[in-house]
Amino acid sequence: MMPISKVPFKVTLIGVGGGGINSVTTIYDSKVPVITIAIDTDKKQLNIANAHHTILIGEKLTYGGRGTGGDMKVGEEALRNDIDIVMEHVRESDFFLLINSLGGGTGGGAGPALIDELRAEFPNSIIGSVSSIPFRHEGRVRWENASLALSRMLEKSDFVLVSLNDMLLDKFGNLPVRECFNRYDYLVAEYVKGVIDGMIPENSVKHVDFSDFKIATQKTGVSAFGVGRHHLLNSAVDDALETTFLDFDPSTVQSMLVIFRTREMVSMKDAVGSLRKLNKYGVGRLLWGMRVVSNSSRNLVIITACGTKSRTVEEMLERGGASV
Ligand SMILES: Nc1nc2c(ncn2[C@@H]2O[C@H](COP(=O)(O)OP(=O)(O)OP(=O)(O)O)[C@@H](O)[C@H]2O)c(=O)[nH]1
Ligand SMILES: [Mg+2]
Repeated sequence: MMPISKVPFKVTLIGVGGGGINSVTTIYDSKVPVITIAIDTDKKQLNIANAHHTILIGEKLTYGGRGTGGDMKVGEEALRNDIDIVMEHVRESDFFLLINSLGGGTGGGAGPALIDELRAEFPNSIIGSVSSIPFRHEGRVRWENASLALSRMLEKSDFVLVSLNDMLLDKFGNLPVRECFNRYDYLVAEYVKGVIDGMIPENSVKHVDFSDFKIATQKTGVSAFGVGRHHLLNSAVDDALETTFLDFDPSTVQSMLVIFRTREMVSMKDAVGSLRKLNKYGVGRLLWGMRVVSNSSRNLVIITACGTKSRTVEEMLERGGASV
């Protein structure tokens, strides 16, 4: 894999709270060429996380690093109080990607506060997030807190890739609990790696310019990602469309980024055939990149659908979220 220094743009990935730092650990362990940072109020969780930098926040507010107990106000205060420590580890980047789970106090409270701080410090960077929404059966308070946190995440980020945990059930529901989350984390790692690979000109038969990526993702709001795999390209495209974690309406997508990693050279006709399928409902902008990796067993198709509508998200935002 390409070392971080060879990537022609700078990406920093930041996990906030329990769910977020689990994903970051998987990404770090998969050697994706990005700087990784794990931030939590929970010392025990941080001790088992892997990242280039791990940062405990709010130690004084949480009795020495014991988490927020689900209180988003504590999460936000923890981040604001310790922002100098956090910023010591955050270098200017072209692209910041935050990963958090909403519903708890740290991901939901410190996450949006960090977006706010990053936006103030780096006004020209692309700032996005991968944010998961709790299961509906985790109670009303958690759901409403997640709704409030989501509306805050959307305020200052360019895009939020929303993942509904309830949709994890459809895909991986029969697996043991940790394994189910691990599969999700692994897909997030593949997604991040694929998007970065797709923007590196070396080894690509066609790459996406970072500046195009910037225009396509800027201020798009609610978004979804999908990762599809199959030994037939056409079926990998179907799999990517099916393996998203958001109930979004494909006819509302503003821009779509598609990265193909194919097993062999693909004819232009087949490539455009895949694009036709993805563009079935007509998207505003469609960017695509392609790499050929001949020793891979399956084709990989990675999609990012930016600026779209989802029934669940609309419902969450309508309520505006209450809080505890
Ligand atoms: N996708 C995913 N979701 C998770 C994971 N762990 C927990 N969750 C979900 O995320 C929600 C928030 O949990 P955490 O991320 O542990 O909460 P936190 O951000 O650490 O906040 P506090 O512990 O309350 O300070 C839970 O209700 C779960 O639905 C994970 O590893 N992956
Ligand atoms: Mg926690």
